[in-house]
Amino acid sequence: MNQPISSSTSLAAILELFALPFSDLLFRAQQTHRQHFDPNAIQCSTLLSIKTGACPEDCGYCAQSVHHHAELAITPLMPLEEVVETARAAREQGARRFCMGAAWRTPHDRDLDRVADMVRAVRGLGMETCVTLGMLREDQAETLREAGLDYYNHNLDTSPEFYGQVIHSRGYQDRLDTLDAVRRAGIRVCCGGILGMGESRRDRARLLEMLASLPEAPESIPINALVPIPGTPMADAEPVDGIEFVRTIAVARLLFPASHVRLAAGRENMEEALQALAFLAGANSIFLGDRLLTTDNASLGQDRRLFEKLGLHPA
Ligand code: SAM
Ligand code: DTB
Ligand code: SF4
Repeated sequence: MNQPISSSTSLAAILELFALPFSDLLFRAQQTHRQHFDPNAIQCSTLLSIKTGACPEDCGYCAQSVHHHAELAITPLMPLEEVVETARAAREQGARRFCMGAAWRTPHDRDLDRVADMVRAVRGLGMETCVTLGMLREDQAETLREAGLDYYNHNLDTSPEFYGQVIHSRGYQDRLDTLDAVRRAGIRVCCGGILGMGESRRDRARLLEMLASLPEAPESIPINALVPIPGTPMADAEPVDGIEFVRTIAVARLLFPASHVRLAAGRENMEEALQALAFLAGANSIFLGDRLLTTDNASLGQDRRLFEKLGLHPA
């Protein structure tokens, strides 16, 4: 099992990786990690919800769907100045990338121009930019690229087989089409998924297989642990087992040796030791800052202490 893993890795081979003894899997992932990255450097992005709630989609995990009953302050698209101020504060706190999320099925052109202005302004602060705005056509992606957008986040979320139990309002192929449009416009891709929605290991492996079968590997791969939100259909989902979560990170590291693998949402509910294992397994990116989109993140103070304990530094 020491041959390199290519992007055409089959489901069977991915499942074999998942089934390795934990220490062997982590050792291999750590070896791969060290061949491509400084193992103690963690890429830090900060999230901001620039338009919150009232989303017509029905993603079962999400607080922002109009179909669910989460407690949420619905807000229209934020003014440019407020976005820039928040980005500046994030930069002071150590974030290199600023990610702006909007609860849209797809952006209206008028709104897209406003987001393009935000991208220009945040880039003007010397930060990398990422946005996640729902489905995108290629001409819309080009508008964002011309504004200087570095990354577009659009997740496959789960396997094609489990997807229908999570989302009904937009198909798997719609997501692949958006990823294609973003790629063709020359924007880097941030694409991953969520664990802990009731999916099986096979679904987790299939998600990674789908990511590996994209024409180019995503540069950034967020692995979220479901943040269970009261009022959503997944409020009471059984949390994913911690060791299984770390295994998924390790397999992602092996399949995508040169990508940033993000230990994304869900850190607030994770022990430090579990996060440390995830870093050992090859996670080298986090969301930094007290808030994700609509929920709390691990606090800045907690993260400072964790970085110090583990000898990590932001990159
Ligand atoms: N509306 C846009 C879209 O879905 O394309 C962008 C925002 S959406 C909130 C971005 C991603 O956040 C989702 O695809 C999902 O993977 C993740 N996410 C949303 N709610 C989550 C939750 N409760 N727990 C973990 N991840 C979540
Ligand atoms: C991603 O994969 N995770 C982020 C980001 N991309 C946009 C979102 C996490 C959201 C967590 C739940 C919330 O705060 O609403
Ligand atoms: Fe809307 Fe995005 Fe939430 Fe789905 S994940 S309901 S598209 S905001």
